[in-house]
Amino acid sequence: MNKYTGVIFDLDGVICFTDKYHYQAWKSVADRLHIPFDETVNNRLRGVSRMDSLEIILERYDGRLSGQEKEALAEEKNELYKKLLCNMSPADLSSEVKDTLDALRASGLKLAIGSSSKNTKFILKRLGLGEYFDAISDGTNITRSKPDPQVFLMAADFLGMAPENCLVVEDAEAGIAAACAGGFDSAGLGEAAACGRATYAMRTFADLKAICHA
Ligand code: B16
Ligand code: MG
Repeated sequence: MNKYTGVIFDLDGVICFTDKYHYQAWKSVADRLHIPFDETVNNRLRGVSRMDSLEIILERYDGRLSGQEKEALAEEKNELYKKLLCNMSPADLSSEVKDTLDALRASGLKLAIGSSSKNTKFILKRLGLGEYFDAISDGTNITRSKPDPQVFLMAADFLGMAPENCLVVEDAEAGIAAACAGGFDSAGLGEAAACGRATYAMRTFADLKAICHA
């Protein structure tokens, strides 16, 4: 029997891995402005919105920038990032993730995406999952980013389900905090498994089958 009626997946770090592309694109912008930027700073950007990511990078910038200049830098990064995303293909979707999604769906669960990214639909298409999910809530329909629960509450709403009937799957601590704030159970991978706040700490994506079919 299923423990939930719906599962809401974060995208970057759960379904696919775009860290290296975010890194390359932000690095190019940071280098041009002579801002020190490394993997440690990049790790702080996980699950954080584009403009909030820029503010974190600018913590090490000496000069001052207007709102318009910041918008232009975020746009510059996104153009580079989108070019890099064109390297992605269905081969970037692991068979473990695809097989697990298929098994969850076959058991009657509805599946949704809850991502901060405004590039969600583009990434899903690159992975061959353009039409796969029952609902998509992403950076284009929210005004507040994680740890605010808005993106997950809207995903549950799009599925027509209450938060207590949905499981959120996340790789970022901010995402687990968002799930808790929204009244969702959560399953954490990586940093999100280690943070101690997730309902379930996952070792690997396929653990979801046991978590959902209690
Ligand atoms: P974009 P998620 C997040 O996606 C990424 O983890 C984060 O690094 C990125 O800054 C954010 O999306 C916004 O992405 O610039 O494409 O709108 O983990 O919530 O799926
Ligand atoms: Mg993520």
